[in-house]
Amino acid sequence: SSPDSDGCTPELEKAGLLNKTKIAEGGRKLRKNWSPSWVVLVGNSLVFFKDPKSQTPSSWKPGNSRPESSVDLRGAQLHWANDLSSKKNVFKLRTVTGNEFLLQSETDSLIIEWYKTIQSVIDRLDRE
Ligand code: I3S
Repeated sequence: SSPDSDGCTPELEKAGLLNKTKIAEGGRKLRKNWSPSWVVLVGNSLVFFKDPKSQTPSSWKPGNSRPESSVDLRGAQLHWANDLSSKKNVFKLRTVTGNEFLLQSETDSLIIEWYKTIQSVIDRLDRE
């Protein structure tokens, strides 16, 4: 049987490095502050970690691998948002609680894959 035959372990959908900035918290606009983030899509959540490359080897300990933040994708909305930045390949993720994030990559194929994968999770949750 597969390691998750009981269905209790959330499925890891995708992980990788993206540029990220939060632009709103509970509907209230925030000042942009772009930084690289290690992004993990697992189960119903998008989880953000510090960019491992920005850390010294000594700081890269299990205790430091705790997520910076995590986003519940249920009811979230995803839109391409090149009007919201001078950068290319930007999309906006808005949660039901009114938190808004911009995510960006210089690599077209990579950002398209992220967009499709996140949208498919949102669609799956919409159908539940
Ligand atoms: O939408 P904005 O305000 O033009 O966003 C830019 C600023 O946040 C800027 O920082 P300052 O707060 O020091 O002005 C950032 O360095 C830029 O990256 C932001 O614009 P982009 O176009 O990169 O999203």
